[in-house]
Amino acid sequence: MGNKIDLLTGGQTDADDALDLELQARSVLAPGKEFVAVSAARGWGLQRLKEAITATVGDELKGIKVRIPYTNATLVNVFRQYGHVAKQEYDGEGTVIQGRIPSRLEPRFRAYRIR
Ligand SMILES: Nc1nc2c(ncn2[C@@H]2O[C@H](COP(=O)(O)OP(=O)(O)OP(=O)(O)O)[C@@H](O)[C@H]2O)c(=O)[nH]1
Ligand SMILES: [Mg+2]
Repeated sequence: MGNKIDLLTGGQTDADDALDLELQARSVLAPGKEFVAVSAARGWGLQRLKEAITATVGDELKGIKVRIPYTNATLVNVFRQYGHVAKQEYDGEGTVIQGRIPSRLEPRFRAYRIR
């Protein structure tokens, strides 16, 4: 990310300057990588930055139901810390949790999914 990118535009105030700089910087500084030119002062690139963060972190929530064995209490804590627990019960095999987790964490719960 390029911070305060307006300082590189020589006082011009066109939002297209940010996009120009972004495309130049991407080819020069970070070929093949994400680069977003941002100016909080001008409001440039903020939406693109938000989209890039969301795409990278993949933080949309996913509904899930899992039975986590009592031997894996750590995973119960991960659910509670990063997700939203709607319902939690205990049965003979483990902790049954229904709720939502960031989709990037789904692989860690996959073996224990019941829905
Ligand atoms: N030209 C310009 N100045 C900015 C911009 N954003 C913040 N500043 C100024 O930069 C100074 C630092 O403020 P912040 O950006 O809030 O501080 P920071 O995020 O902790 O630190 P840095 O961004 O690394 O400087 C302040 O004087 C702000 O007014 C911007 O987009 N363009
Ligand atoms: Mg800043």
